[in-house]
Amino acid sequence: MKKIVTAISGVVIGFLLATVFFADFTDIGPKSVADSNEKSNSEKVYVPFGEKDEYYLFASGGHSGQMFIYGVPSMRHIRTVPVFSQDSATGYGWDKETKEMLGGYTWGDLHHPAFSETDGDYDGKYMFATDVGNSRAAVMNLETFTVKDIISIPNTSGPHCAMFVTENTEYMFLPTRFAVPIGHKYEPLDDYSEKYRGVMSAVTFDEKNEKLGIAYQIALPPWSYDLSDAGKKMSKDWAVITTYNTEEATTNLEINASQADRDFILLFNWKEIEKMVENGQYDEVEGQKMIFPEKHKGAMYLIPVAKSPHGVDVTPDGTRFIASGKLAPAMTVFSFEKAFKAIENKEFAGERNGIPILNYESVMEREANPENALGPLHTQFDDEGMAYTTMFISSEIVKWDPNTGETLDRVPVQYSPGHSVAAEGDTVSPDGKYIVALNKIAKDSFLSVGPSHPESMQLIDLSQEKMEVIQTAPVNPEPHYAQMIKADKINTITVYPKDEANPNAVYSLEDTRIERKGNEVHAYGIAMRSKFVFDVNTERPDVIEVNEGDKVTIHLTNIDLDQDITHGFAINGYDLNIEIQPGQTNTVEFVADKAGTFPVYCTNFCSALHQEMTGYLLVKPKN
Ligand SMILES: [Cu+2]
Repeated sequence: MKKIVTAISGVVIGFLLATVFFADFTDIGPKSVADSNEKSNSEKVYVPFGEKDEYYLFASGGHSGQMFIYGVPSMRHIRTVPVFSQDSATGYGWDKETKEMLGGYTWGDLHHPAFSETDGDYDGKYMFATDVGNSRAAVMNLETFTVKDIISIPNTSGPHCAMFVTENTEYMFLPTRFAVPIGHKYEPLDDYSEKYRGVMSAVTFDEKNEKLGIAYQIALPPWSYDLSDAGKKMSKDWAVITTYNTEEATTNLEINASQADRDFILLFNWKEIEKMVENGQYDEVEGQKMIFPEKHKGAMYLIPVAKSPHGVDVTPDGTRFIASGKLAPAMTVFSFEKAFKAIENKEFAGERNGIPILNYESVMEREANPENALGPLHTQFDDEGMAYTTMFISSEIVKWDPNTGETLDRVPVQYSPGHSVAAEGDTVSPDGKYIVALNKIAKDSFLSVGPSHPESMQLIDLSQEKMEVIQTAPVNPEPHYAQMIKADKINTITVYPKDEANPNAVYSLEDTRIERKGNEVHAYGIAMRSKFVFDVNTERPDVIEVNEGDKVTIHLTNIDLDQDITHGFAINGYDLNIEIQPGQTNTVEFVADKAGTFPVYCTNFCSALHQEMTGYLLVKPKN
């Protein structure tokens, strides 16, 4: 009997195995595999343990203020890097350096990320980002994935479309989404056209000191400036920006800013503007070198475009730029060569605020009008120069040929894509393997988390005849734009190098100490597996005792110079938590305004005895 059962189970198991390994599941799901050697969609996105994704995807975290790092093709969320908002997981915004960098703001609205470039290619060194919420710009070092500098952009409210980076990271131009009076002064909205301006800033990056700066600003007309792109190759000295509300409406923009049939693309030559600034062609306003186009003429032109445009994107070869009215059915291909010729021949059709207007017909090369496609927002390119435009209203990505306007392919996405990002998409040589749709709405695509549904990102395979969505990932609110870079271009460090010149760093236990000067207490301590040492020469080295009202500064160096041994330092009940990465020295400053006994502990799990990595802050009451 036993033998028979064994024999039968053997047959059953054999059958099951055959089913599992040899069945054709290709009719399940959207993928049809013509050749059994071809990978299925799940195989295409599966990255086994021990292997790594091929690309990094840096997605803007929108009003979370943070940057989301994903791996492609797995579409796994790897890390959230805090940029414009506090982040208690990493202590960002609580330690002295990042607290000062955040400038007192607790949130941000991170819109557009952009990699630093060398010769028009991502060089993998830095990532820049803008904050629409509180008008700031930031730079992240990609050796450590940490933010090194944040600056506030004066005279601007909501630098939406930037960052976009010139070919060798000379400038990042930050135009404004909201026009405001210069200096953010009070001015009645009745005086909007005279007193309000849409100021654009030329932001610079000093790589040696890792500092952002502002070279000059341009007081553009009081319009809203949307997306932008820098020229490439033959157009490398130029840049383009879309505008809307050229009606200069001050209320009910939904209707009033869509009156005119056309808005404008601003085309400008930043090399010429640089020369203007060198020649003193600017006014000093609010501490900035301010160019007023009606007074400091040259280097800026307006090109009419279908009303309320969003994206304007330069082709990888730098010969053309593509823009679309976001309510329109068509994309327009503009030619740099034609624009240069029109400028040379001074073929102008009037001006606005001192900026000459070029004729649409003399710069336009063709219009592409895919059947029933609606709401073109943003265009990316592949390695053959073919264009991929997101259609917000018809929820799809359309592939088309900028040379002919011919529609080549289209793929539905779920739903309402804003931007898309192609592999190495904004460089002079996109990879063409993948494009990711950044969908504004995911409606019921995932397990429900209540009335507010997550957004989604969808990975589209470009390597076969037909485009196909091969992976979908939920994403926190709200990706606006993203950048995708080859993983091997980024070289991270594992341990911060020793910095003997840093007076706050302590690398040996004998140097730990607590110093008191009046009511100021400075602790120079060490975090190591699995203890804190604030002063090695005391009975309880892991205890700091201060008086109520003391100003306390604790410097901590993590001397575990090993991969991935990060410590945290939290003071229970004091609303303080910082992170100290391997080899790093970090500082927390506070006033001991609460008397009592407060345990301190390591917040970042570091060893089997992590739980023991504690101590006390004792605050002696005043009386
Ligand atoms: Cu620890």
